[in-house]
Amino acid sequence: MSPSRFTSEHAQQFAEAGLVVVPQLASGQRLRELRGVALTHLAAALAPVEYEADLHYPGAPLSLSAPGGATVRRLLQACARDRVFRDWATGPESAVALQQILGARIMLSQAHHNCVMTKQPQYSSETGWHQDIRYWSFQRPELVSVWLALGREFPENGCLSFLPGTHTMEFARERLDEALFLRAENPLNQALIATRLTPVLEPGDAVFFHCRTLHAAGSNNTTDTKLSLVFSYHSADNPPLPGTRSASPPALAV
Ligand SMILES: O=C(O)CCC(=O)C(=O)O
Repeated sequence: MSPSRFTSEHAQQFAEAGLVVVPQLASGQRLRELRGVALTHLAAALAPVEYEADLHYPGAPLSLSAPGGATVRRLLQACARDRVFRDWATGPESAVALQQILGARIMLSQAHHNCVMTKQPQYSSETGWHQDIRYWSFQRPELVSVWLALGREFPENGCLSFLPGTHTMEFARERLDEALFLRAENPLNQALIATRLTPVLEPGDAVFFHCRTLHAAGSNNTTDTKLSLVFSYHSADNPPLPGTRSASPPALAV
């Protein structure tokens, strides 16, 4: 892409909403390479992977030995598993955009996301409303994830929905459950969820979202696997807290 694909309007939209969709961030050639490797690794369930059953989200198989128990949810450690993923994650398409949001020195966290997110027909699960930062430990809650659609993403195949503006809001503890998902029965939460935005992504589109932006996703009710690539970034002056899960493996300079 030309470095100018992420415009000042995109940066402004990100600042206000905590998310922005950038059409066609990845070229067709790049997309074919990324998708080809992702499908090969998925077919072999090449380790390290996370299974749907590991998460116990609604709709997930109950255990690894239950029907559908071998359904992969994430191909983990994308940067280490193949050069094409690392080249994309550290390439100029994301970096030029992220510099406009986070500053000049961008680091890629290998500890969070850093995966091919797969959503497979039949045994995929639903993900409740959450902020990614809830389990991450950095000096400041200022990270940005770049989610690249490797195929079309839409409500029927479990695309992401977002609650715009929530990256700047504070949430009383009682609005969240034990696992820090928004409680669906809370009236304040219900009003907020009514503001949801569900962008349809075409292959090659990317959505940039803040680590405090509430988001959720449905299950895949189509017959085709949905594949996305997602990486998270922070500024070099906002390192992970030493000794936490966020600090290992080490971040990569972008
Ligand atoms: O695709 C999904 O189900 C949601 C993924 C997500 O929100 C996450 O991993 O933070």
